[in-house]
Amino acid sequence: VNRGSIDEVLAFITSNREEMLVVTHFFPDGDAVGSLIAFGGMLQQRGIPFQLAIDDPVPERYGFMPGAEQIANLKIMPLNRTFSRAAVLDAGALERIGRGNDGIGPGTRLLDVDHHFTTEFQGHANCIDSDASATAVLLYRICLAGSFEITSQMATALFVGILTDTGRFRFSNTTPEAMIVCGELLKFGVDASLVTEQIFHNLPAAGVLALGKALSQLELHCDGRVSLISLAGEDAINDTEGFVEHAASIRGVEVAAFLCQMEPRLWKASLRSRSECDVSLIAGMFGGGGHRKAAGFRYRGTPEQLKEELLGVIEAHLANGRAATGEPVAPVRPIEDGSDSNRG
Ligand SMILES: [Mn+2]
Repeated sequence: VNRGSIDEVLAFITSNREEMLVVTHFFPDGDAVGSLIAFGGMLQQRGIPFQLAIDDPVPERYGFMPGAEQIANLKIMPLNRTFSRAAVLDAGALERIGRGNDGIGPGTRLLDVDHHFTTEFQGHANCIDSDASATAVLLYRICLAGSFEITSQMATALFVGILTDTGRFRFSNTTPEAMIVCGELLKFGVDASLVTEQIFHNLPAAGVLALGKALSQLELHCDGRVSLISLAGEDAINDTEGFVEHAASIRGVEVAAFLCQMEPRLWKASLRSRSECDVSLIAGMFGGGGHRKAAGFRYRGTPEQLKEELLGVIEAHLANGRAATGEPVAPVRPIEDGSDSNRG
Protein backbone atom coordinates (compact mmCIF):
# COMPACT_ATOMS: atom_id res chain seq x y z
CA VAL A 1 0.00 0.00 0.00
CA ASN A 2 1.38 3.36 -0.99
CA ARG A 3 -0.97 6.31 -0.88
CA GLY A 4 -0.68 10.05 -0.50
CA SER A 5 2.64 11.81 -0.12
CA ILE A 6 4.92 13.75 2.16
CA ASP A 7 3.87 16.93 0.37
CA GLU A 8 0.27 16.27 1.37
CA VAL A 9 1.35 16.08 4.99
CA LEU A 10 3.37 19.28 4.81
CA ALA A 11 0.50 21.11 3.12
CA PHE A 12 -1.92 19.82 5.75
CA ILE A 13 0.27 20.97 8.63
CA THR A 14 0.76 24.48 7.28
CA SER A 15 -2.73 24.95 5.83
CA ASN A 16 -3.72 26.97 8.91
CA ARG A 17 -2.82 27.59 12.53
CA GLU A 18 -5.84 25.88 14.05
CA GLU A 19 -5.28 23.49 16.92
CA MET A 20 -4.72 19.92 15.82
CA LEU A 21 -5.78 16.76 17.61
CA VAL A 22 -3.08 14.10 17.28
CA VAL A 23 -4.12 10.54 18.08
CA THR A 24 -2.99 6.95 17.65
CA HIS A 25 -4.31 3.47 18.41
CA PHE A 26 -5.25 2.14 21.82
CA PHE A 27 -2.83 -0.36 23.40
CA PRO A 28 -0.16 2.03 22.17
CA ASP A 29 3.25 0.59 21.33
CA GLY A 30 6.58 2.35 20.97
CA ASP A 31 5.84 3.51 17.44
CA ALA A 32 2.46 4.93 18.46
CA VAL A 33 3.82 6.88 21.43
CA GLY A 34 6.99 7.92 19.62
CA SER A 35 5.07 9.11 16.57
CA LEU A 36 2.79 11.28 18.70
CA ILE A 37 5.70 12.92 20.51
CA ALA A 38 7.70 13.52 17.32
CA PHE A 39 4.70 14.94 15.46
CA GLY A 40 3.96 17.20 18.42
CA GLY A 41 7.52 18.50 18.16
CA MET A 42 7.00 19.27 14.49
CA LEU A 43 3.77 21.19 15.17
CA GLN A 44 5.43 23.11 17.97
CA GLN A 45 8.14 24.29 15.58
CA ARG A 46 5.50 25.67 13.26
CA GLY A 47 3.70 27.42 16.11
CA ILE A 48 0.64 25.23 15.78
CA PRO A 49 -1.25 24.36 18.98
CA PHE A 50 -1.96 20.66 19.40
CA GLN A 51 -3.39 18.05 21.71
CA LEU A 52 -1.76 14.62 21.88
CA ALA A 53 -4.17 11.93 23.06
CA ILE A 54 -4.53 8.15 23.35
CA ASP A 55 -7.45 6.05 24.53
CA ASP A 56 -5.17 4.32 27.06
CA PRO A 57 -2.35 5.33 29.35
CA VAL A 58 1.16 5.50 27.94
CA PRO A 59 2.67 2.12 28.91
CA GLU A 60 5.09 2.43 31.78
CA ARG A 61 8.07 1.35 29.71
CA TYR A 62 7.61 4.38 27.43
CA GLY A 63 7.05 6.84 30.25
CA PHE A 64 10.74 7.81 30.25
CA MET A 65 10.42 9.38 26.80
CA PRO A 66 10.66 13.17 27.03
CA GLY A 67 7.33 14.53 25.85
CA ALA A 68 5.29 11.49 26.95
CA GLU A 69 3.85 13.62 29.74
CA GLN A 70 2.07 15.75 27.11
CA ILE A 71 -0.10 12.82 26.01
CA ALA A 72 -3.62 12.89 27.45
CA ASN A 73 -5.17 9.61 28.55
CA LEU A 74 -8.68 9.71 27.12
CA LYS A 75 -9.85 7.03 29.53
CA ILE A 76 -9.39 9.60 32.30
CA MET A 77 -9.80 12.88 30.40
CA PRO A 78 -12.23 12.40 27.50
CA LEU A 79 -12.32 15.04 24.77
CA ASN A 80 -15.30 17.34 25.24
CA ARG A 81 -15.18 19.03 21.86
CA THR A 82 -14.36 18.35 18.25
CA PHE A 83 -11.32 19.75 16.48
CA SER A 84 -11.22 21.39 13.05
CA ARG A 85 -8.38 19.06 12.12
CA ALA A 86 -6.88 15.85 13.41
CA ALA A 87 -3.80 13.75 12.66
CA VAL A 88 -4.22 10.00 13.01
CA LEU A 89 -0.84 8.29 13.28
CA ASP A 90 0.02 4.57 13.05
CA ALA A 91 -3.61 3.64 13.67
CA GLY A 92 -4.69 1.37 10.81
CA ALA A 93 -8.35 2.26 11.21
CA LEU A 94 -10.44 4.92 12.92
CA GLU A 95 -12.07 2.34 15.21
CA ARG A 96 -8.67 1.79 16.71
CA ILE A 97 -8.37 5.32 18.09
CA GLY A 98 -11.32 4.57 20.38
CA ARG A 99 -12.35 7.68 22.31
CA GLY A 100 -10.13 9.73 20.01
CA ASN A 101 -13.18 9.72 17.75
CA ASP A 102 -14.90 12.05 20.23
CA GLY A 103 -12.65 14.81 18.91
CA ILE A 104 -13.60 14.18 15.29
CA GLY A 105 -16.77 15.68 13.89
CA PRO A 106 -18.24 15.93 10.39
CA GLY A 107 -16.21 19.08 9.74
CA THR A 108 -12.88 17.71 10.96
CA ARG A 109 -10.18 17.46 8.34
CA LEU A 110 -8.14 14.29 8.78
CA LEU A 111 -4.50 13.48 8.19
CA ASP A 112 -3.51 9.80 8.08
CA VAL A 113 0.15 8.83 8.46
CA ASP A 114 0.63 5.09 8.65
CA HIS A 115 2.57 2.04 7.57
CA HIS A 116 -0.14 -0.53 8.26
CA PHE A 117 -0.93 -2.93 5.48
CA THR A 118 -4.57 -2.95 6.52
CA THR A 119 -5.01 0.80 6.85
CA GLU A 120 -8.63 1.37 6.01
CA PHE A 121 -9.70 4.95 6.14
CA GLN A 122 -8.97 7.82 3.81
CA GLY A 123 -7.85 11.10 5.29
CA HIS A 124 -8.10 14.45 3.55
CA ALA A 125 -4.32 14.16 3.43
CA ASN A 126 -2.45 10.89 3.57
CA CYS A 127 1.00 9.45 3.80
CA ILE A 128 0.68 5.66 3.76
CA ASP A 129 3.58 3.42 2.94
CA SER A 130 3.32 -0.18 4.08
CA ASP A 131 6.95 -0.75 3.11
CA ALA A 132 8.08 1.60 5.86
CA SER A 133 9.27 -0.18 8.98
CA ALA A 134 7.42 2.18 11.27
CA THR A 135 5.30 5.29 11.21
CA ALA A 136 8.36 6.90 12.81
CA VAL A 137 10.26 6.30 9.56
CA LEU A 138 7.60 8.23 7.66
CA LEU A 139 7.78 11.07 10.17
CA TYR A 140 11.55 11.16 9.78
CA ARG A 141 11.11 11.51 6.01
CA ILE A 142 8.61 14.30 6.65
CA CYS A 143 11.03 16.05 9.03
CA LEU A 144 13.72 16.04 6.37
CA ALA A 145 11.44 17.14 3.56
CA GLY A 146 9.94 19.93 5.67
CA SER A 147 13.29 21.04 7.10
CA PHE A 148 12.14 20.51 10.65
CA GLU A 149 14.76 20.60 13.35
CA ILE A 150 15.12 17.15 14.91
CA THR A 151 15.42 17.86 18.61
CA SER A 152 16.83 15.20 20.91
CA GLN A 153 13.29 14.65 22.20
CA MET A 154 12.01 14.03 18.68
CA ALA A 155 15.03 11.90 17.83
CA THR A 156 14.47 9.69 20.87
CA ALA A 157 10.79 9.35 20.03
CA LEU A 158 11.50 8.34 16.42
CA PHE A 159 14.27 5.98 17.49
CA VAL A 160 11.96 4.23 19.95
CA GLY A 161 9.32 3.86 17.25
CA ILE A 162 11.70 2.20 14.81
CA LEU A 163 13.52 0.14 17.43
CA THR A 164 10.33 -1.37 18.81
CA ASP A 165 8.41 -1.83 15.54
CA THR A 166 11.34 -3.76 14.07
CA GLY A 167 11.67 -5.86 17.22
CA ARG A 168 15.11 -4.37 17.77
CA PHE A 169 16.02 -4.86 14.11
CA ARG A 170 15.08 -8.54 14.10
CA PHE A 171 11.74 -8.59 12.26
CA SER A 172 11.44 -8.93 8.51
CA ASN A 173 10.43 -5.26 8.25
CA THR A 174 13.98 -4.23 9.20
CA THR A 175 14.96 -2.30 6.09
CA PRO A 176 18.21 -0.54 5.25
CA GLU A 177 16.31 2.71 5.72
CA ALA A 178 15.28 1.74 9.26
CA MET A 179 18.86 1.18 10.31
CA ILE A 180 20.19 4.21 8.47
CA VAL A 181 17.55 6.45 10.03
CA CYS A 182 18.35 5.09 13.49
CA GLY A 183 22.01 5.73 12.85
CA GLU A 184 21.22 9.30 11.87
CA LEU A 185 19.01 9.75 14.92
CA LEU A 186 21.93 8.86 17.18
CA LYS A 187 23.60 12.01 15.90
CA PHE A 188 20.68 14.05 17.19
CA GLY A 189 21.23 12.99 20.76
CA VAL A 190 19.58 9.60 21.23
CA ASP A 191 21.06 7.61 24.12
CA ALA A 192 20.62 4.11 22.68
CA SER A 193 21.79 2.39 25.82
CA LEU A 194 19.36 4.36 28.00
CA VAL A 195 16.50 3.63 25.61
CA THR A 196 17.20 -0.10 25.70
CA GLU A 197 17.55 -0.11 29.47
CA GLN A 198 14.28 1.75 29.94
CA ILE A 199 12.20 -0.29 27.51
CA PHE A 200 13.59 -3.80 27.85
CA HIS A 201 15.42 -4.05 31.18
CA ASN A 202 13.13 -2.10 33.42
CA LEU A 203 10.22 -4.48 33.84
CA PRO A 204 8.23 -4.79 37.03
CA ALA A 205 8.84 -8.14 38.74
CA ALA A 206 5.12 -8.89 38.37
CA GLY A 207 5.51 -8.64 34.60
CA VAL A 208 8.31 -11.19 34.47
CA LEU A 209 6.40 -13.49 36.82
CA ALA A 210 3.32 -13.20 34.61
CA LEU A 211 5.43 -14.10 31.60
CA GLY A 212 6.68 -17.15 33.49
CA LYS A 213 3.12 -18.14 34.28
CA ALA A 214 2.07 -17.79 30.66
CA LEU A 215 5.03 -19.78 29.39
CA SER A 216 4.51 -22.53 31.96
CA GLN A 217 1.16 -23.20 30.29
CA LEU A 218 2.46 -23.16 26.75
CA GLU A 219 0.50 -25.31 24.32
CA LEU A 220 1.75 -26.66 21.02
CA HIS A 221 -0.69 -27.51 18.25
CA CYS A 222 -0.57 -28.68 14.64
CA ASP A 223 2.50 -30.87 15.13
CA GLY A 224 4.40 -28.09 16.81
CA ARG A 225 3.75 -25.53 14.07
CA VAL A 226 1.50 -23.43 16.31
CA SER A 227 2.28 -22.28 19.85
CA LEU A 228 -0.21 -20.70 22.19
CA ILE A 229 0.13 -19.01 25.56
CA SER A 230 -2.49 -17.23 27.61
CA LEU A 231 -3.09 -15.30 30.79
CA ALA A 232 -6.43 -15.05 32.56
CA GLY A 233 -7.94 -13.61 35.70
CA GLU A 234 -5.58 -11.85 38.05
CA ASP A 235 -2.58 -13.18 36.16
CA ALA A 236 -3.57 -11.01 33.21
CA ILE A 237 -1.51 -7.88 33.73
CA ASN A 238 -1.76 -4.74 31.61
CA ASP A 239 1.62 -4.61 29.96
CA THR A 240 2.28 -7.85 28.11
CA GLU A 241 4.23 -6.41 25.22
CA GLY A 242 6.71 -8.96 23.90
CA PHE A 243 5.13 -11.99 25.56
CA VAL A 244 4.12 -13.50 22.25
CA GLU A 245 7.72 -13.29 21.00
CA HIS A 246 8.69 -15.96 23.50
CA ALA A 247 6.03 -18.30 22.18
CA ALA A 248 7.25 -17.53 18.68
CA SER A 249 10.88 -18.31 19.44
CA ILE A 250 10.43 -22.08 19.57
CA ARG A 251 12.02 -24.19 16.85
CA GLY A 252 9.50 -25.28 14.26
CA VAL A 253 6.80 -22.81 15.32
CA GLU A 254 5.24 -20.99 12.39
CA VAL A 255 2.44 -19.13 14.15
CA ALA A 256 2.39 -18.05 17.78
CA ALA A 257 -0.59 -16.68 19.67
CA PHE A 258 -0.87 -14.94 23.01
CA LEU A 259 -4.33 -14.60 24.54
CA CYS A 260 -4.82 -12.18 27.41
CA GLN A 261 -8.04 -11.70 29.31
CA MET A 262 -9.06 -8.06 29.68
CA GLU A 263 -12.56 -8.45 31.08
CA PRO A 264 -14.54 -11.56 32.00
CA ARG A 265 -15.59 -12.11 28.39
CA LEU A 266 -13.15 -9.87 26.55
CA TRP A 267 -9.82 -11.15 25.25
CA LYS A 268 -6.89 -9.59 23.49
CA ALA A 269 -5.08 -11.82 21.04
CA SER A 270 -1.60 -11.13 19.67
CA LEU A 271 -0.31 -13.16 16.72
CA ARG A 272 3.14 -13.64 15.24
CA SER A 273 4.15 -15.45 12.09
CA ARG A 274 7.51 -16.96 11.38
CA SER A 275 6.50 -18.44 8.05
CA GLU A 276 4.66 -17.34 4.93
CA CYS A 277 1.43 -17.46 6.89
CA ASP A 278 0.01 -13.91 6.94
CA VAL A 279 -1.37 -13.35 10.45
CA SER A 280 -2.95 -10.01 9.48
CA LEU A 281 -5.43 -12.05 7.43
CA ILE A 282 -6.14 -14.28 10.40
CA ALA A 283 -6.60 -11.29 12.71
CA GLY A 284 -8.79 -9.70 10.07
CA MET A 285 -11.21 -12.59 10.28
CA PHE A 286 -11.78 -11.69 13.90
CA GLY A 287 -12.21 -8.00 13.17
CA GLY A 288 -8.58 -7.07 13.86
CA GLY A 289 -5.58 -6.46 11.68
CA GLY A 290 -1.92 -5.56 11.63
CA HIS A 291 1.05 -6.71 9.65
CA ARG A 292 1.91 -9.98 7.90
CA LYS A 293 4.20 -11.06 10.68
CA ALA A 294 2.50 -9.38 13.62
CA ALA A 295 -1.18 -8.78 14.14
CA GLY A 296 -3.91 -8.89 16.73
CA PHE A 297 -7.57 -8.65 17.54
CA ARG A 298 -10.05 -8.48 20.37
CA TYR A 299 -12.56 -11.21 21.02
CA ARG A 300 -15.72 -11.49 23.07
CA GLY A 301 -16.47 -14.95 24.38
CA THR A 302 -15.08 -17.77 26.44
CA PRO A 303 -11.44 -18.85 26.24
CA GLU A 304 -12.58 -22.23 24.96
CA GLN A 305 -14.47 -20.63 22.07
CA LEU A 306 -11.59 -18.34 21.29
CA LYS A 307 -9.00 -21.13 21.25
CA GLU A 308 -11.18 -23.40 19.16
CA GLU A 309 -12.02 -20.75 16.57
CA LEU A 310 -8.52 -19.35 16.41
CA LEU A 311 -6.79 -22.72 16.13
CA GLY A 312 -9.31 -23.71 13.46
CA VAL A 313 -8.51 -20.66 11.38
CA ILE A 314 -4.75 -20.98 11.83
CA GLU A 315 -4.90 -24.65 10.92
CA ALA A 316 -6.87 -23.86 7.80
CA HIS A 317 -4.31 -21.28 6.75
CA LEU A 318 -1.39 -23.61 7.35
CA ALA A 319 -3.11 -26.52 5.66
CA ASN A 320 -4.18 -24.63 2.58
CA GLY A 321 -1.16 -22.44 2.31
CA ARG A 322 -3.73 -19.87 1.26
CA ALA A 323 -2.14 -17.14 3.28
CA ALA A 324 0.85 -17.28 0.99
CA THR A 325 -1.34 -16.22 -1.90
CA GLY A 326 -3.22 -13.70 0.20
CA GLU A 327 -6.57 -15.35 -0.31
CA PRO A 328 -8.45 -15.26 2.96
CA VAL A 329 -10.72 -18.07 4.09
CA ALA A 330 -14.27 -17.11 5.04
CA PRO A 331 -14.69 -14.77 8.01
CA VAL A 332 -15.61 -16.62 11.19
CA ARG A 333 -17.41 -13.71 12.81
CA PRO A 334 -18.38 -10.14 12.03
CA ILE A 335 -16.22 -7.23 13.06
CA GLU A 336 -17.03 -6.27 16.62
CA ASP A 337 -15.46 -3.39 18.45
CA GLY A 338 -12.09 -2.27 17.27
CA SER A 339 -9.03 -4.37 17.24
CA ASP A 340 -5.57 -4.67 18.55
CA SER A 341 -3.95 -4.63 15.21
CA ASN A 342 -0.48 -3.74 16.26
CA ARG A 343 2.15 -5.71 17.98
CA GLY A 344 0.08 -6.19 21.13
MN1 LIG B 1 3.81 1.11 13.81
